[in-house]
Order: sequence, then structure tokens, then C-alpha cells
Amino acid sequence: MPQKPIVYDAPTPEPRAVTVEALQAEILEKLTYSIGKDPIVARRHDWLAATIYAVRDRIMDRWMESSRDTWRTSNKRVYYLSLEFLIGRLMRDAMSNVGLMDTVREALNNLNVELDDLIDLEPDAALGNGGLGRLAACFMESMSTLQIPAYGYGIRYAHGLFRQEMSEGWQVELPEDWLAHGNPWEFERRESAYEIGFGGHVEPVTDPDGTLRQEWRPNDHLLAVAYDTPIVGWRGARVNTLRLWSAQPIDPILLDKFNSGDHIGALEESSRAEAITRVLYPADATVAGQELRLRQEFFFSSASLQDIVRRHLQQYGDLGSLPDKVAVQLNDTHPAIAIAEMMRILVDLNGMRWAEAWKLTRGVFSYTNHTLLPEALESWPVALLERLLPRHMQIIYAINADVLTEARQRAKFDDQQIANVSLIDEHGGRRVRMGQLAFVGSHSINGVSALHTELMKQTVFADLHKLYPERINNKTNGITPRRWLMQCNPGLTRLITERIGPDFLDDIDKLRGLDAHADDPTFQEQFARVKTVKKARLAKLIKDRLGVTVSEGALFDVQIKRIHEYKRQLLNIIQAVAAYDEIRAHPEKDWVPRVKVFAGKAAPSYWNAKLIIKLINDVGKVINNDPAVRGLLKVVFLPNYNVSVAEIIVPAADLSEQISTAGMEASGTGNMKFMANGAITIGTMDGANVEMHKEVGADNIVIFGLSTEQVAEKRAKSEVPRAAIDRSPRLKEALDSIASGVFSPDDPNRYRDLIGGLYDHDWFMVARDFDSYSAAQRQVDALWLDRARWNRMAIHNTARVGFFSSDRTIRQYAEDIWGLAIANQ
Ligand code: 26W
Repeated sequence: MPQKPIVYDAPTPEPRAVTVEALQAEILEKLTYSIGKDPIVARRHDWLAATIYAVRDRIMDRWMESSRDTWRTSNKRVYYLSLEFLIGRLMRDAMSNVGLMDTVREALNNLNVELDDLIDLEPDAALGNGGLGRLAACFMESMSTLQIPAYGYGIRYAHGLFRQEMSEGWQVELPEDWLAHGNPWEFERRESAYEIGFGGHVEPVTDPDGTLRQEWRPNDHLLAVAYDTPIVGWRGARVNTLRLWSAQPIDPILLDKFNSGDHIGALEESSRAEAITRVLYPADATVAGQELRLRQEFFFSSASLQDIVRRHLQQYGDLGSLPDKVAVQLNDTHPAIAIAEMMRILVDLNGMRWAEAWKLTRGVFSYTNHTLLPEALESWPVALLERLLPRHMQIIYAINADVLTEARQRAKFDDQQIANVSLIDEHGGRRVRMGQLAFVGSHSINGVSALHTELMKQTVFADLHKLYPERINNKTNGITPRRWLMQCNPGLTRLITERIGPDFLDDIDKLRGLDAHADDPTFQEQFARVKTVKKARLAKLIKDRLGVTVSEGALFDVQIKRIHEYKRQLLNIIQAVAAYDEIRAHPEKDWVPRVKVFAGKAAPSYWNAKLIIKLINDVGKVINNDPAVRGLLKVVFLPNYNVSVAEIIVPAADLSEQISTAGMEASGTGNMKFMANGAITIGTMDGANVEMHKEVGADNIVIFGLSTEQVAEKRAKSEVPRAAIDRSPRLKEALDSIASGVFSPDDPNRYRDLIGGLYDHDWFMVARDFDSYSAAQRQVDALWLDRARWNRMAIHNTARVGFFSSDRTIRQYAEDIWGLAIANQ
């Protein structure tokens, strides 16, 4: 029985008028009454907040209507649990999705304020590292667009991903401060606060009816307080909630201590609690292994589950219907502890039988894997889990016992197979493998591209796949075309609309209509002109930030993403050095002028990644200033890469570098953003590039390099890369010049070990893919010289990007994993 009557049809205020005059009046009203500023003295930040408040009001009704609708219809709710949401800015997205852009622009104009200035002033919500966090943000937008009742659950970090500055070409990390001016988008919900426990012990208790229960008695408590942000779908179809948790002490000031004169000690609990949500861990592929990280994971998992169960009970009154009404998607293993927490809630707190609870749990949860890199697979020492979450550790052991018994009895697994599927890793000290926990507690485990999903079946989860062969499935990633085409490239959006009409705005597959215009010289010309305007914008940014002049007539060759050895920025920069040598050796040749643009952050403790950034800067300094190059090649590294910078760079790219070692990039999503904006991809057969090759056709993409199988073979044979280097004088020359200090005269040995690694093991196949990559780059030059051909390829890329819309991805999650029917729109 519902605990209290739910009112679905309470009166709502009249929807507000959307005229320029109305908005203008409202912005002024917000400035005066909400911000408390006279327009005469208001600063830009005040105008920004006032504008956001006015826009926010326009989505409130839809927000409330959306949630009432879910209560009324009893539809299944989707909960997306993610430690990261890399949202970026929200104002333009919200305005554009509810169709308010032009009206707000005009209203502000009348007030002598430039909308674009305000847009640029909004801080990025950088609550994520890279691909996984940005995917969560695209998914949130698509779920609203597809009118799925969905909630995102995560952490409201006080400080998002660090700000990157350059000091003489080295990365320096500075704290990020997105909340410095407050956050007009969020609503604090003090009434939605939950207690979170840590530590303590487990006590067996016998209930009056004689049943034995385990009761966890934590000795450390804090509060998770909810902050809600509205996420608007396309055309305001639906507004869902992103609920981020902030940690607060239960007793902000320890009065005993305060009264006894220990004023600092009195605040101890407060700062200890708040530490949990203070900062995002900045590593995107190596596990931190620190206690605070585990605390973050449990903190947000527990708060989210308590919220989910409370809401469910309020509406349905029983827990048996959980899998019919609730789907919880785990974004990687970071929230995997939620599986044990759900079991605790059902068994310990609600007296459910173990087997029944396990069935419900598995019905509710599903898990997405985002990486196969061994160093990124989470595992926690048993001793740590036992100390921090003693009851959860017991539950994990109990789950493991069930799984191993099943493996032994039903599947007749041998000892090695048992060890592979066990939740406990016995190598070295005992550790709990979160991937295994997430797998056994979920009814669906998905990879993020076709290749990645196959590799999951063959590698990390090979034996679990044998045990539960129906669980692994593929959901190739996608991106939201609203942010990554319409908003970041209004010029291209306008051009496409003029050509094929506006239908593609609501059905991205309609972009296919552009195929028919790819050979039309006028359209090619227009398409190229839009690109040039974007390139001029990027050239200005490069000039402003770096003082380097680049020509928008050059080929803009772009690699922007986290810096990682497997992503092979090193291959790219070595090839630039080789090109530099060639240009000087053969000044008579018909060189294609190129600008190589790099951007990306390195994990603060990842030495080689930081060294690669320094190398890019060192190489750029030499090449950009060498008169013998005659401006034919420029190399720039744009600092502090984030979503907003990406929105400027992506539409300006001619060439998209997606050159990871085959088998190592789970999917990639940057590749899709470039494709949407008419860049040509140079890439390996890795991640979603494989599907891109299929969608766009071999003629419209440049593929090179070893295949996943070839990479595996070479690694298995421990083949030394020396032969590849000996075979390639160009490569050798480039490596020698870097290793001998040509680009680092102040410290000639700086790159000796980095380059030495390529001779030694070359795990990432930089040397062995070099010739193939160089040849591919020459092919790119040839294509560029045939401008009609290039433009045609670019148009085909935009035309065929439909498959990579996150709307398609979310539809597949909804139908195959969450058991939702999506209305045809
Ligand atoms: C625990 C430390 C840690 C943090 C983040 C390990 C691993 C991660 C992520 C799984 C890294 C990540 O962002 N992976 C990327 O996910 C994207 C979305 O699916 C894919 O497109 C990228 O290929 C994948 O690298």
C-alpha cells in the first residue's frame, strides 16, 4: 500500500509567455529580486545568473509534469548510476532544446547584453574524466529526448577535473572551482537526505519470530544530501533529473567539543564528512586504490539505492515488483558495490529470503563495461572492505559461494575456471574483483562497441560468459546530435536544413538525404565554406591562447582526448617530426600545409603521458619557428581541454585522428563527434572505428595499422620492434632526433627513455604501425589535393552519422536491457 496518497493533478501556474518582452522583463526581475542587483551595477556574472533563472523557469512546468506523468502512468524508471557526469555548460543546451535561443538573445540585446558573452562565462560542469563521463551526459540528454523516465545519480564534487595550465610545456594541475559563483541550475533538496554508514561491526540478531538476521552497526555516519539539476530533452519533450549527492556531517558542530573550547576539533567531523565529495579522482584508466575512492563509491551507491527503494515503496508498497518498475544501469564498476547494498537492504532491512532477494537484484541491475585495460579493472583489498563495509564483505562472500557452487556443479568448471570467475582474486593479497561482482549481479553486461564486446567475451569475462552465455550484449556508444552538431555547429545545421529540410532535427537518420548532394559542386563549396568559418574561429583561439599564427587554408589535423600511451599521441607527434624532416629535405615537393592540433589532460601521476605533452610542446616550438618549414607545418597544444573547448575544435577539424593500438580503445566517442561535423577519420580498426568504416564505407575513411589479432600475435611472440625500426629510415631518423635532444637542447636526455621503450618492447606498436600510418597520411595529402573528392567524403561522413546518435544507443538499451517500450516519435 502506498504510504501516503499521491496527488497527480494539483494545480499548476499558467505557462509563461515566450515573447521577447516577457523574457526581458523576467530577466530584469530575476536580476533585481533573486540576485539583488541594480542593472546599472550588475556584472556579467549577475546577468548570467539572471538569464539562467529566467530560462530555468521555462522548464519548471515540464519538469514537474514529467515526474507527475511517471507517477500517474506507473511506468518503469531507469536509474543511471555513474561516478562521472561530464556535462559541460548547460545554458545553451537548455535554451536550444526548448527553442528559446533567439528570444533570449533578443531580450538580452534590448538590455545591452550579448548572449554569447554570457554563454562563454558559464563554467563547465567537469564532473568527469573523459569518455565514460561524457557518455553519461549524452545519455541523460537522449533519455529525456526519448521521454524515458530516467534519473542520473552521481556525486556533486566541489571540485571537478583539474584545470590544466602549461609551464614551459609541462602540464601543471590547478584546482577547478565550478561552484565559485554558485550554481543557478541546481536545487538543494534537504528533505532528500540519507544516512550513510561506514565501519563498525555486524551483529546477529534474533527477531521475535525466531528468525536470525545480520545487523550492520556502523560506527561512522554522515549525510548524503541531494542536489537536483533538470535535464531537458530535444524540443523540451521531457525534463529528467540529475541527482547529485553531497556529503555533509550529521552533527556539523560537535557541541561538546566546542563548549569545552576545542573550536577546531569541533569542526573535525564536518571536514571529514565533506572530504568524501570534495574532488573527482583524475585518473581515467588506472585505479586509485585509495580508501577515499571506495568511500565515494559506497556513499553515492547507498544514497541512490535508498532513494530508489523509498520512491518505489511510496508508489507501489512492495518490493517484489522492483524488477518490473526499476532498472539500474551501472556505468562501469564504480557503483558495483550497489549490488551488495541492494542485497543488504532486501535481506537485512526488509527480511527477504536470500534467493528471492538475489533474483530481484539481478532483475534490476545491468552493467556496462568501458575498458579492458588490466590496470583499470577495479579490485579492493578484502581487508579494506572488511573494515569499511563489514556486512557487504559478508554478502560478497555469500554471493561468491553461490556462484562457485553453480560453476562447479552445473558447468563442471575446473580449478582454473573457478579462479577466473571467483569474486575474490587470490593473487598476492586477497582482493574483491568489482567486475566479477557487477557481472554476477546483473542480468545484462554490455560492451560499448561490437569489437569491444567480442573481446570482453574472449578475455576478461571469458569464463563468466561460458557460465552465463546469454548475458553479454553489445550497445555501441553514441553522442547527442543536439550538442555535437546543432548547437556547436549552427552554420552547418542551417546549411543542411536549406538543402534537405528540417526533418533531420527530429530524426537524425534523415541526414542520409545529404548523400544525394555529395557530388553537387555548389553544395561541396558551401559545405567547405562552413568549415572554413569554423577553422577561422579556431585559428583565432590558437592565436589568442598560444600566440601561434595558423592559416585556415591549411588542413586541420586534430587529436583531442585524454593523453594515454594506448591512444598513441606519440605516434602522431613522431610522424610530425618525420614530416618536418621531409619538408626540409624536399622543399621542392607539393606539400599540403597542415596544422596539427593536440589537446588533452594527463592523469597527474602518469609520467609518460605528461612527458608526451612536453614533447608535443617541444616539437611545436622548433617546427613553428623554423623558417625552412615556410609555415607548411604547425604543431599546437591547446591547454585545458574540456567540453567547451571540444565544441570549438570539433567543428573546425578536417582530419580526425583515431589511432589507438587495435584492441585497446573500447569505443571512442570523439570519433563520432568529428564524423558528424564532416571530418575525415584516419584511424585503426579499433573500437567504434570498425563500425564507422562499415557505415561510411571504405572510400570515405582512411584506415591503417595492425589488426587486433596481429597485435595479440606480436605480443604473444614477444617480437622485438627493432626490425620495424631498421626497415624504416624515416622512423629511425625521427626517433634519433627526438632521443638525442634535437627538440630538448636544454635537457638532451629528456626523451631518451620514452623513445628507448619503442626499441625495447613497444607495447603499443608505435614503431610497428609507423610506416602504415605514414602511408595513410600521404594518402590524406593526396585526397586533400583533390578538393572535390575531399568535400564529397566529408559530406558522406555527416550524412551517415545517424547510427552514432545516442538516441539509437538509448533505444537499444531501453528495448534490450531495461525492458521498456519506446513510443515512436
Ligand atoms: C577507476 C579508474 C578508472 C576511471 C575511469 C578506470 C576506468 C575509467 C573509464 C572506464 C575510462 C573511460 O572513460 N573509458 C572510455 O569509455 C568510453 C565510453 O564508453 C569509450 O568510448 C572509451 O573508448 C573508453 O576508453
